[in-house]
Amino acid sequence: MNADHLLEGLRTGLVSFLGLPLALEPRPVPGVVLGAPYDGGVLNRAGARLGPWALRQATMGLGRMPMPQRLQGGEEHQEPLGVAAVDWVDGGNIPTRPFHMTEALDAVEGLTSAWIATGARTLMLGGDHLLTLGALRAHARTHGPLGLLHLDAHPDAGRGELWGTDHHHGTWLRDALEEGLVDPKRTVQVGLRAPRFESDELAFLADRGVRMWTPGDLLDPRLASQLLGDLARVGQGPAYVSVDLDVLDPVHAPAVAEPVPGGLSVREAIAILRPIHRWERPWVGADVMELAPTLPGADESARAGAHLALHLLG
Ligand SMILES: [Mn+2]
Repeated sequence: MNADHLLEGLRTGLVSFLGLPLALEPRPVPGVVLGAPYDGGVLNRAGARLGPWALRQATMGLGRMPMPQRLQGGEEHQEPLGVAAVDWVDGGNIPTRPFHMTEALDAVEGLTSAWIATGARTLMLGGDHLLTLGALRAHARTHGPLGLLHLDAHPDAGRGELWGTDHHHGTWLRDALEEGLVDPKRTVQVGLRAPRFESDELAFLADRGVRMWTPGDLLDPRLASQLLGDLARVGQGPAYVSVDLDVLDPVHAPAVAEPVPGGLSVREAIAILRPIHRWERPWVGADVMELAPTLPGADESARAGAHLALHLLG
């Protein structure tokens, strides 16, 4: 951790993500954090366009070495201590404009691609979940079909036609599967529990071999090794991790576009994320989406999102 960055933050009054140095032009770095200030894909409660500011703010003064989940109980419980985002930069926000859905997708894909070309991994701060499609397009073009760990209350494999549109924040996974951006056999969804609009959404996913876990499934000790197997398989190749903050129970993260009761605690979500650090190669891209800081509970929701992002990184 570079103390200069902390002091620079104090001096400038500007808050970058985790105090990382700002770098608006792509350059060779291990990774970049990119804000995506767009929420034109949201069906109901808008506000995620302001998510990047709130997530950056929530990292002010945060250390970059996550605490291991356990310090007691023997060596098998002790994880290696990592430092998050070493030599990463904050690349600022992706230049999306508020009223252009396809342009926003193209902007995400374009700038993400430019950073990938320098060898960088990417962490996107949403913004609504539609934008994940742009990032997946960029990563799949370089890395081929991606494994996907998807934390969400919703399956996001809906059809836009119901709402008179091609895309919205609940369609991106259907698009990604149909475009061949993700490998369905290495795609795992965790936290699904929202009532659905379309009866065939789960069948669409199951038919392709996507593994789906509800919060109830996570509580079943008989399924624990199956879950670990699923999480490990995502990382048997280039992989992307997408976190919809609504995977958390609204008690922990109320300021999201589509809150759904009965969700994960922050601690449960962290437990799902920790195994990604045992993958043979680190994920190539990740995101934390759907924080809408215009809604009540913005502060604690942003803080929860920032901590999940930290556990993604280190
Ligand atoms: Mn969702």
